[in-house]
Amino acid sequence: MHPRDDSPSADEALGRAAGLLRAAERVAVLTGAGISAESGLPTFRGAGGLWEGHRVEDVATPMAFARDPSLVWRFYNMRRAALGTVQPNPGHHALVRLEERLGEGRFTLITQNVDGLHRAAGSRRVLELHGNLRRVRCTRCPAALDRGLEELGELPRCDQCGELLRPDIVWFHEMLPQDVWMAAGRAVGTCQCLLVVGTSANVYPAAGLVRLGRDYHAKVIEVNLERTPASDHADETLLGPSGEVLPRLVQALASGGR
Ligand code: BV8
Repeated sequence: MHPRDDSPSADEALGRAAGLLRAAERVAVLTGAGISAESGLPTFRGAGGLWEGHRVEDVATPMAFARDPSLVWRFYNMRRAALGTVQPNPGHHALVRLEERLGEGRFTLITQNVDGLHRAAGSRRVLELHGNLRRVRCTRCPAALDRGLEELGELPRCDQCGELLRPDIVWFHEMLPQDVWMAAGRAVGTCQCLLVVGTSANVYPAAGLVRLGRDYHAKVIEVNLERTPASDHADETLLGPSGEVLPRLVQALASGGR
């Protein structure tokens, strides 16, 4: 486990970050796999992460699905099954409290994660850039539906037209859902504070939201175990596990009034 940074300078940075949140009329949050790590879900690039288990080219691309749909469904069914064993962690719950404190219209949570843990924790304004493991869609007709965590089998077929179903996930080389992407851009372009949590800031266009926030003069706070390319754009970088840092950050915001 990564130790929390309890140095006086870390506490000062946390206090400054709480001040940036307090001064913001609107807040946007961008999360990545790191916020779900303390729930027990492996990250993509961490030691033992998902990508290490499977080569990207083998599972998360439309070419892979065309080449070997059974393998891709085995990979996603494994991840769907894992969702049945995990719960939101204190980091997810801290973001729910932050949304409740700011109120409707002043908070947008943008996630790269497909695990659904933000909504499970109670977050309401959630933009899922890369889809959701619980949803599937047909490869031929418009059918798309939430199948929860039910067993789907190795090559699930559409009840409407009989064609192969696919996970409702944005794969590499695929466009993000236009409406979701536009809403994310609007939220980041109009916020005064952007909180970036648990992402290696490697994957585009999602990672580009950090620079966009900067360009629109938002203050940027990063929460991560280590520095990332997003750190170059951050006003404050809080190093430590998000499940510990986020509750302290929201507590500092609350104890500072307003
Ligand atoms: C597009 C769904 C354009 C899948 C995902 C070469 C070839 C192909 C494409 C590209 C290429 N070069 C660039 C591209 C574009 C590509 C891309 O960005 N590739 C990267 C790898 C370079 N992007 C795309 O393909 C996108 N589409 O560009 O389309 C286009 C244009 C025209 C026409 C058609 C298309 C689509 C990208 C979406 C891919 N799908 N997810 C699935 O989940 O199975 S992305 C995948 O990576 C996940 O969603 C994940 O969220 C995301 C990013 O990873 P992170 O979330 O950041 O996770 P990671 O493990 O990397 O980092 C975890 C971080 O947490 C670390 O920093 C760690 O320190 C920290 N951490 C760990 N524990 C904690 C913690 N922090 C705090 N507390 C802790 N406890």
